Amino acid sequence: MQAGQTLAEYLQSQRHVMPEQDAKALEALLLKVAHACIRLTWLVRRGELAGVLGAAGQENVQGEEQKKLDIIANEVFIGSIETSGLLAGFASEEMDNHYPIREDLTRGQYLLTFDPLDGSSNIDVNGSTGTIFSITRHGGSDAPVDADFLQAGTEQVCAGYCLYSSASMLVLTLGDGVVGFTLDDERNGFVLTHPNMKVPAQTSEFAINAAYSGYWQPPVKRYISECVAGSDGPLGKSYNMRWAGSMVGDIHRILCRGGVFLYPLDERMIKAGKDGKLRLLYEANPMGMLIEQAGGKAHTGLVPIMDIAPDSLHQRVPVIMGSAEEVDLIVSYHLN
Ligand code: P6P
Repeated sequence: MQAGQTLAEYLQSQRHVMPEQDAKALEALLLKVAHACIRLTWLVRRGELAGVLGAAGQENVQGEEQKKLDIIANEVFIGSIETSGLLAGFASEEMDNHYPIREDLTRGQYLLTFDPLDGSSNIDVNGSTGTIFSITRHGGSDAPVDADFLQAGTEQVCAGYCLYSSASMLVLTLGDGVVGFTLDDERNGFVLTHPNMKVPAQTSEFAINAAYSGYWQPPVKRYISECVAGSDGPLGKSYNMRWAGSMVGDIHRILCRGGVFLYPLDERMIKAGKDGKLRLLYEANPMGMLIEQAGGKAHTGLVPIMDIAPDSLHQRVPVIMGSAEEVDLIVSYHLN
Protein backbone atom coordinates (compact mmCIF):
# COMPACT_ATOMS: atom_id res chain seq x y z
CA MET A 1 0.00 0.00 0.00
CA GLN A 2 1.18 3.57 -0.45
CA ALA A 3 -0.12 6.97 0.59
CA GLY A 4 -2.22 8.60 -2.10
CA GLN A 5 -4.04 5.40 -3.06
CA THR A 6 -7.79 5.69 -3.39
CA LEU A 7 -9.94 3.49 -1.17
CA ALA A 8 -10.78 1.26 -4.14
CA GLU A 9 -7.08 0.85 -5.03
CA TYR A 10 -6.23 0.06 -1.40
CA LEU A 11 -8.99 -2.54 -1.08
CA GLN A 12 -7.87 -4.24 -4.27
CA SER A 13 -4.30 -4.34 -2.93
CA GLN A 14 -5.58 -6.03 0.25
CA ARG A 15 -7.52 -8.86 -1.39
CA HIS A 16 -4.77 -11.28 -0.38
CA VAL A 17 -5.33 -10.31 3.26
CA MET A 18 -9.05 -11.04 3.17
CA PRO A 19 -10.31 -14.63 3.28
CA GLU A 20 -11.14 -15.85 -0.24
CA GLN A 21 -14.86 -15.94 0.60
CA ASP A 22 -14.76 -12.26 1.57
CA ALA A 23 -12.47 -10.50 -0.86
CA LYS A 24 -14.70 -9.09 -3.60
CA ALA A 25 -17.91 -8.79 -1.56
CA LEU A 26 -16.20 -7.05 1.36
CA GLU A 27 -14.43 -4.69 -1.03
CA ALA A 28 -17.76 -3.78 -2.65
CA LEU A 29 -19.46 -3.37 0.73
CA LEU A 30 -16.79 -1.02 2.05
CA LEU A 31 -17.07 1.14 -1.05
CA LYS A 32 -20.80 1.43 -0.34
CA VAL A 33 -20.08 2.32 3.30
CA ALA A 34 -17.61 4.97 2.14
CA HIS A 35 -20.21 6.41 -0.25
CA ALA A 36 -22.69 6.68 2.62
CA CYS A 37 -20.04 8.44 4.73
CA ILE A 38 -19.40 10.95 1.94
CA ARG A 39 -23.14 11.70 1.76
CA LEU A 40 -23.19 12.20 5.54
CA THR A 41 -20.11 14.43 5.35
CA TRP A 42 -21.94 16.87 3.10
CA LEU A 43 -25.05 16.83 5.30
CA VAL A 44 -23.05 17.44 8.50
CA ARG A 45 -21.04 20.21 6.83
CA ARG A 46 -24.14 22.01 5.59
CA GLY A 47 -25.64 21.95 9.11
CA GLU A 48 -28.33 24.60 9.52
CA LEU A 49 -28.16 25.46 5.82
CA ALA A 50 -29.65 22.03 5.19
CA GLY A 51 -32.09 22.44 8.10
CA VAL A 52 -30.71 19.28 9.75
CA LEU A 53 -29.78 20.67 13.19
CA GLY A 54 -31.81 20.43 16.34
CA ALA A 55 -33.94 17.84 18.08
CA ALA A 56 -36.17 15.39 16.28
CA GLY A 57 -38.77 15.56 19.08
CA GLN A 58 -38.54 11.84 19.92
CA GLU A 59 -36.38 9.37 21.86
CA ASN A 60 -34.50 6.29 20.66
CA VAL A 61 -34.51 2.86 22.27
CA GLN A 62 -31.80 4.11 24.62
CA GLY A 63 -34.19 6.71 26.01
CA GLU A 64 -31.97 9.42 24.53
CA GLU A 65 -33.35 12.48 22.74
CA GLN A 66 -32.83 11.94 19.01
CA LYS A 67 -31.41 14.72 16.87
CA LYS A 68 -32.75 15.20 13.35
CA LEU A 69 -29.35 14.16 12.00
CA ASP A 70 -29.43 10.92 14.01
CA ILE A 71 -32.50 9.82 12.09
CA ILE A 72 -31.34 11.19 8.74
CA ALA A 73 -27.93 9.51 9.11
CA ASN A 74 -29.63 6.20 9.88
CA GLU A 75 -31.80 6.51 6.77
CA VAL A 76 -28.88 7.58 4.54
CA PHE A 77 -26.77 4.62 5.69
CA ILE A 78 -29.51 2.08 5.10
CA GLY A 79 -30.62 3.67 1.81
CA SER A 80 -27.03 3.70 0.47
CA ILE A 81 -26.29 0.07 1.24
CA GLU A 82 -29.55 -1.93 1.37
CA THR A 83 -29.72 -2.47 -2.43
CA SER A 84 -26.08 -3.62 -2.67
CA GLY A 85 -27.01 -7.30 -2.40
CA LEU A 86 -24.16 -7.65 0.10
CA LEU A 87 -26.00 -7.46 3.42
CA ALA A 88 -28.42 -9.73 5.22
CA GLY A 89 -29.40 -6.97 7.64
CA PHE A 90 -28.57 -3.91 9.73
CA ALA A 91 -28.61 -3.16 13.44
CA SER A 92 -28.34 0.44 14.62
CA GLU A 93 -28.29 2.55 17.76
CA GLU A 94 -31.33 4.31 16.36
CA MET A 95 -33.50 1.21 15.80
CA ASP A 96 -35.07 -0.94 18.53
CA ASN A 97 -34.61 -4.17 16.56
CA HIS A 98 -32.52 -5.25 13.58
CA TYR A 99 -33.54 -4.18 10.06
CA PRO A 100 -33.77 -7.14 7.63
CA ILE A 101 -33.10 -6.53 3.94
CA ARG A 102 -36.42 -6.15 2.03
CA GLU A 103 -37.79 -9.42 0.70
CA ASP A 104 -37.68 -8.12 -2.90
CA LEU A 105 -33.93 -7.39 -2.66
CA THR A 106 -30.94 -9.74 -2.88
CA ARG A 107 -29.61 -10.75 0.51
CA GLY A 108 -25.86 -10.97 1.10
CA GLN A 109 -23.55 -12.62 3.60
CA TYR A 110 -22.78 -9.74 5.96
CA LEU A 111 -24.37 -8.02 8.92
CA LEU A 112 -23.73 -4.30 9.40
CA THR A 113 -24.03 -2.93 12.94
CA PHE A 114 -23.58 0.81 13.26
CA ASP A 115 -23.97 4.02 15.20
CA PRO A 116 -25.09 6.38 12.43
CA LEU A 117 -24.04 9.56 14.18
CA ASP A 118 -21.95 9.20 17.32
CA GLY A 119 -21.49 12.36 19.39
CA SER A 120 -24.97 13.74 18.81
CA SER A 121 -24.58 16.27 21.62
CA ASN A 122 -21.93 17.95 19.45
CA ILE A 123 -24.08 18.39 16.36
CA ASP A 124 -25.71 21.73 17.20
CA VAL A 125 -22.43 23.26 18.40
CA ASN A 126 -20.38 22.19 15.36
CA GLY A 127 -18.26 19.74 17.36
CA SER A 128 -16.79 16.49 16.08
CA THR A 129 -19.18 13.64 15.27
CA GLY A 130 -18.79 10.36 13.45
CA THR A 131 -20.27 7.14 12.12
CA ILE A 132 -19.05 3.88 13.69
CA PHE A 133 -19.55 0.55 11.89
CA SER A 134 -18.88 -3.13 12.51
CA ILE A 135 -19.16 -5.92 9.91
CA THR A 136 -19.75 -9.55 10.84
CA ARG A 137 -20.79 -12.59 8.83
CA HIS A 138 -24.36 -13.89 8.71
CA GLY A 139 -24.06 -17.64 9.12
CA GLY A 140 -27.35 -18.63 7.53
CA SER A 141 -29.10 -18.03 4.20
CA ASP A 142 -32.43 -17.09 5.78
CA ALA A 143 -33.37 -13.59 6.91
CA PRO A 144 -31.45 -12.78 10.12
CA VAL A 145 -32.98 -12.40 13.56
CA ASP A 146 -31.68 -10.17 16.38
CA ALA A 147 -29.66 -13.07 17.82
CA ASP A 148 -27.56 -13.30 14.62
CA PHE A 149 -26.07 -9.90 15.45
CA LEU A 150 -25.01 -11.01 18.95
CA GLN A 151 -21.42 -11.90 18.00
CA ALA A 152 -18.30 -11.30 20.10
CA GLY A 153 -15.94 -8.54 18.95
CA THR A 154 -13.41 -11.18 17.92
CA GLU A 155 -15.87 -12.28 15.21
CA GLN A 156 -15.75 -8.91 13.41
CA VAL A 157 -14.56 -9.12 9.79
CA CYS A 158 -14.05 -5.37 9.56
CA ALA A 159 -14.51 -2.34 11.83
CA GLY A 160 -14.18 1.37 11.22
CA TYR A 161 -15.47 4.87 11.62
CA CYS A 162 -15.84 8.05 9.63
CA LEU A 163 -14.89 11.17 11.62
CA TYR A 164 -16.69 14.37 10.58
CA SER A 165 -14.35 17.12 11.75
CA SER A 166 -12.06 19.68 10.09
CA ALA A 167 -11.41 16.88 7.62
CA SER A 168 -13.59 13.86 7.01
CA MET A 169 -11.54 10.72 7.70
CA LEU A 170 -12.45 7.08 7.14
CA VAL A 171 -10.42 4.81 9.44
CA LEU A 172 -10.76 1.05 9.16
CA THR A 173 -9.24 -2.36 9.86
CA LEU A 174 -9.65 -5.66 8.02
CA GLY A 175 -7.74 -7.47 10.74
CA ASP A 176 -4.26 -6.61 9.44
CA GLY A 177 -3.51 -3.21 10.97
CA VAL A 178 -5.32 0.14 10.82
CA VAL A 179 -5.41 2.56 7.89
CA GLY A 180 -6.79 6.09 7.55
CA PHE A 181 -8.23 7.84 4.49
CA THR A 182 -8.93 11.56 4.11
CA LEU A 183 -11.82 12.79 1.98
CA ASP A 184 -10.44 14.69 -1.02
CA ASP A 185 -13.20 17.18 -1.82
CA GLU A 186 -11.84 17.73 -5.32
CA ARG A 187 -12.09 14.02 -6.13
CA ASN A 188 -15.09 13.45 -3.83
CA GLY A 189 -13.32 10.30 -2.70
CA PHE A 190 -11.21 8.98 0.19
CA VAL A 191 -7.43 8.95 -0.27
CA LEU A 192 -4.99 6.90 1.85
CA THR A 193 -3.14 9.34 4.11
CA HIS A 194 -2.40 7.24 7.23
CA PRO A 195 -1.12 3.83 5.98
CA ASN A 196 -0.12 2.40 9.37
CA MET A 197 -1.86 3.89 12.42
CA LYS A 198 -0.30 2.78 15.72
CA VAL A 199 -1.14 3.55 19.36
CA PRO A 200 2.05 4.23 21.38
CA ALA A 201 2.27 1.84 24.34
CA GLN A 202 2.81 4.70 26.80
CA THR A 203 0.91 7.94 27.23
CA SER A 204 0.43 10.96 29.47
CA GLU A 205 -3.04 11.90 28.22
CA PHE A 206 -6.38 10.60 29.47
CA ALA A 207 -9.95 11.14 28.28
CA ILE A 208 -12.83 10.93 30.75
CA ASN A 209 -15.88 13.06 31.62
CA ALA A 210 -14.64 14.39 34.96
CA ALA A 211 -18.10 15.78 35.81
CA TYR A 212 -18.97 12.29 37.07
CA SER A 213 -15.92 11.92 39.36
CA GLY A 214 -18.20 11.83 42.42
CA TYR A 215 -19.72 8.58 41.11
CA TRP A 216 -16.53 6.77 40.02
CA GLN A 217 -15.55 3.50 41.66
CA PRO A 218 -12.25 3.25 43.60
CA PRO A 219 -9.97 1.93 40.78
CA VAL A 220 -10.89 4.83 38.48
CA LYS A 221 -10.71 7.36 41.31
CA ARG A 222 -7.24 6.05 42.17
CA TYR A 223 -5.99 6.21 38.56
CA ILE A 224 -7.28 9.71 37.80
CA SER A 225 -6.05 11.10 41.14
CA GLU A 226 -2.59 9.67 40.37
CA CYS A 227 -2.65 11.31 36.92
CA VAL A 228 -3.65 14.65 38.45
CA ALA A 229 -0.89 14.31 41.08
CA GLY A 230 1.53 14.88 38.21
CA SER A 231 5.32 14.41 38.27
CA ASP A 232 5.43 14.43 42.11
CA GLY A 233 2.78 11.72 42.22
CA PRO A 234 3.10 7.90 42.06
CA LEU A 235 3.08 7.87 38.24
CA GLY A 236 5.99 10.33 38.14
CA LYS A 237 4.79 12.38 35.18
CA SER A 238 2.40 15.21 34.34
CA TYR A 239 -0.78 14.30 32.45
CA ASN A 240 -3.04 16.17 30.06
CA MET A 241 -6.80 15.65 29.74
CA ARG A 242 -9.01 15.78 26.64
CA TRP A 243 -12.75 15.01 26.33
CA ALA A 244 -14.27 15.44 22.86
CA GLY A 245 -17.85 14.48 23.77
CA SER A 246 -17.74 12.06 20.85
CA MET A 247 -16.09 8.67 21.13
CA VAL A 248 -14.98 8.91 17.49
CA GLY A 249 -13.15 12.17 18.18
CA ASP A 250 -11.39 10.80 21.26
CA ILE A 251 -10.46 7.43 19.74
CA HIS A 252 -9.16 9.11 16.58
CA ARG A 253 -6.84 11.29 18.68
CA ILE A 254 -5.63 8.19 20.53
CA LEU A 255 -4.97 6.38 17.23
CA CYS A 256 -2.97 9.42 16.11
CA ARG A 257 -0.91 10.18 19.26
CA GLY A 258 -1.80 7.71 22.04
CA GLY A 259 -3.86 8.17 25.17
CA VAL A 260 -6.44 6.30 27.18
CA PHE A 261 -10.23 6.70 26.91
CA LEU A 262 -12.43 5.81 29.86
CA TYR A 263 -16.19 5.60 30.12
CA PRO A 264 -16.28 3.42 33.25
CA LEU A 265 -19.12 1.89 35.21
CA ASP A 266 -20.12 4.31 37.97
CA GLU A 267 -22.54 4.51 40.92
CA ARG A 268 -25.21 6.31 38.83
CA MET A 269 -25.32 3.44 36.35
CA ILE A 270 -25.35 0.77 39.04
CA LYS A 271 -28.34 2.47 40.70
CA ALA A 272 -30.07 2.61 37.30
CA GLY A 273 -29.34 -1.09 36.67
CA LYS A 274 -27.06 -0.30 33.73
CA ASP A 275 -23.70 -1.95 32.93
CA GLY A 276 -22.15 1.19 31.46
CA LYS A 277 -23.01 4.01 29.04
CA LEU A 278 -21.42 2.95 25.75
CA ARG A 279 -22.88 0.18 23.65
CA LEU A 280 -20.99 -3.03 23.02
CA LEU A 281 -22.01 -3.92 19.47
CA TYR A 282 -21.67 -0.58 17.67
CA GLU A 283 -19.30 1.44 19.85
CA ALA A 284 -17.03 -0.67 22.11
CA ASN A 285 -16.47 -3.63 19.77
CA PRO A 286 -15.59 -1.76 16.54
CA MET A 287 -13.45 0.77 18.41
CA GLY A 288 -11.89 -2.07 20.39
CA MET A 289 -10.90 -3.88 17.19
CA LEU A 290 -9.33 -0.69 15.78
CA ILE A 291 -7.42 0.06 18.99
CA GLU A 292 -6.13 -3.52 19.35
CA GLN A 293 -5.21 -3.76 15.66
CA ALA A 294 -3.17 -0.57 16.22
CA GLY A 295 -1.31 -2.14 19.17
CA GLY A 296 -3.48 -0.82 22.01
CA LYS A 297 -5.85 -2.61 24.41
CA ALA A 298 -9.61 -2.51 24.95
CA HIS A 299 -10.98 -3.65 28.33
CA THR A 300 -13.92 -3.22 30.70
CA GLY A 301 -11.58 -3.19 33.69
CA LEU A 302 -12.50 -6.83 34.38
CA VAL A 303 -12.46 -8.52 30.93
CA PRO A 304 -11.23 -7.75 27.39
CA ILE A 305 -14.11 -6.07 25.55
CA MET A 306 -13.92 -8.21 22.42
CA ASP A 307 -14.22 -11.45 24.39
CA ILE A 308 -17.69 -10.57 25.70
CA ALA A 309 -20.53 -12.78 24.44
CA PRO A 310 -23.29 -10.22 23.75
CA ASP A 311 -26.73 -10.86 25.21
CA SER A 312 -28.70 -8.01 23.59
CA LEU A 313 -28.45 -5.58 20.65
CA HIS A 314 -28.09 -2.48 22.82
CA GLN A 315 -26.04 -3.98 25.65
CA ARG A 316 -23.88 -1.45 27.47
CA VAL A 317 -20.36 -2.06 28.80
CA PRO A 318 -17.71 -0.14 30.73
CA VAL A 319 -14.96 1.05 28.35
CA ILE A 320 -11.23 1.54 29.00
CA MET A 321 -9.16 1.56 25.81
CA GLY A 322 -5.97 3.02 24.34
CA SER A 323 -2.24 2.82 25.06
CA ALA A 324 -1.48 -0.74 26.15
CA GLU A 325 0.68 -0.03 29.21
CA GLU A 326 -1.82 2.53 30.56
CA VAL A 327 -4.76 0.14 30.09
CA ASP A 328 -2.75 -2.58 31.86
CA LEU A 329 -2.15 -0.23 34.80
CA ILE A 330 -5.85 0.68 35.10
CA VAL A 331 -6.88 -2.97 34.82
CA SER A 332 -4.39 -3.88 37.58
CA TYR A 333 -6.20 -1.40 39.86
CA HIS A 334 -9.51 -3.14 39.06
CA LEU A 335 -8.19 -6.66 39.63
CA ASN A 336 -6.06 -6.10 42.75
P1 P6P B 1 -21.09 12.34 27.98
C1 P6P B 1 -21.93 10.28 22.57
O1 P6P B 1 -23.27 10.46 23.00
C2 P6P B 1 -21.34 9.14 23.37
O2 P6P B 1 -22.09 7.97 23.16
C3 P6P B 1 -19.88 8.94 22.99
O3 P6P B 1 -19.64 9.24 21.67
C4 P6P B 1 -19.15 9.90 23.91
O4 P6P B 1 -17.82 9.48 24.22
C5 P6P B 1 -20.03 9.88 25.16
O5 P6P B 1 -21.34 9.48 24.75
C6 P6P B 1 -20.12 11.25 25.80
O6 P6P B 1 -20.84 11.08 26.99
O7 P6P B 1 -21.68 11.71 29.22
O8 P6P B 1 -19.76 12.99 28.21
O9 P6P B 1 -22.04 13.24 27.22
